[in-house]
Amino acid sequence: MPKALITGITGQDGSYLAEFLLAQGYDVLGMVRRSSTVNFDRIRHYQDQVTLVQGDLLDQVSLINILEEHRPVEVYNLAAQSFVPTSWQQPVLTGEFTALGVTRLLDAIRLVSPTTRFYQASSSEMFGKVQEVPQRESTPFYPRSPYGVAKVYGHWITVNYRESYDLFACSGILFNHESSRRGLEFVTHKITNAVARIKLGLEHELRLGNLDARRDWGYAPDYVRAMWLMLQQDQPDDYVIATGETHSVQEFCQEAFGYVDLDWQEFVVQDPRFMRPAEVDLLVGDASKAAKHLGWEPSVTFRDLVRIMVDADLEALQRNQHVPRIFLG
Ligand code: NAP
Ligand code: G4F
Repeated sequence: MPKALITGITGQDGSYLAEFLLAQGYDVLGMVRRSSTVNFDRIRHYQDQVTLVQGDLLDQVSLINILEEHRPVEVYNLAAQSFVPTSWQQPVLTGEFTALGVTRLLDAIRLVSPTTRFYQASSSEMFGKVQEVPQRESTPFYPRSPYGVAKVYGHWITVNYRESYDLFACSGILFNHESSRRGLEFVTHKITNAVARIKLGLEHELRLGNLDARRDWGYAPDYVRAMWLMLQQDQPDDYVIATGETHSVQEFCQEAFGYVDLDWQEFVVQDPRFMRPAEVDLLVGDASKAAKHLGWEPSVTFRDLVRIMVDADLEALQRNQHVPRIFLG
């Protein structure tokens, strides 16, 4: 069985990637950091099929020890401080996790197992104030948040280790991808969760920031398949993964409220608390390189994505499943 290590296995993407790799016959290792309460909600249903190992991107010795002990053939670096607003409140910590953490892991691979293939979770946030529409692999970066700046560093250090040490290191420039496992502070899940609560009479308003921002939103399980495909190629490279469609936050609201026969304008309130110091106004990706070389295409439309998320939130609330309240976004 090939062995793969996932950092960030407890997150949205890590949880889907682990499921995908298990189905492909991998022995899956998941790196988790110690916390005072366990946060394995997303992986609980297959926790006994994966090996969880303790480590942290802040602690290089923990990374070296994991690689020495387990010798994975593939490493997927999905761990990061991934919420953009938090990166203005904790810019240095974001840099430590999201930027320098990549170097710690790459350097551990270089020292311990240089034939291990490496995937870096880069982001469309790197395009920021976009220099070209649509954005492709060659589009210059212009990040607009400490998170975006940290991801640019992570991207270039991955390219640099590939070119300096001949590591099989790939960077996937993924546009926003969502699911019912998305953190509740991100705008899509914040909206669908509120739609479900309002429909069930548990809440009566939804407070949001910038309704005009446009994103290229895809479905997370499609995107983890692309990560794996990148590491199966003959040569390491970088790929944009996106749907090629862009929609505003307002359109997302319209679609989600409309699906349950509600008018979004009666419930959505704009709140300056959720505006950002600098915004990424428009993201739309060109994934034609991934289509050509990886045979990758998205399988879920914008409309279906919204419906999948609203349905999941309605079902969770109707089952009286505890849905935690958020305070961040
Ligand atoms: P997520 O749900 O926020 O998950 C982040 C994961 O990173 C969690 O498992 C978290 O562990 C872990 N983590 C954070 N800091 C760590 C540290 N110091 N050491 C070890 N683990 C740490 O993020 P996601 O949406 O799955 O995204 C996965 C990756 O793709 C991230 O790097 C993100 O920046 C990037 N990305 C995401 C998107 C998207 O639209 N989702 C698009 C482009 C790029 P805890 O559970 O302990 O907090
Ligand atoms: O859902 P968001 O917080 O995602 P954002 O900032 O695009 O970042 C996500 O996607 C990136 C890929 O491009 C990842 F790298 C990153 O890790 C993360 O997964 O916000 C989307 C848009 C923004 O323009 C924001 O200003 O929604 C707007 N928005 C409007 N009201 C809001 C809100 N965002 C949040 N989180 N909460 C609001 O109330």
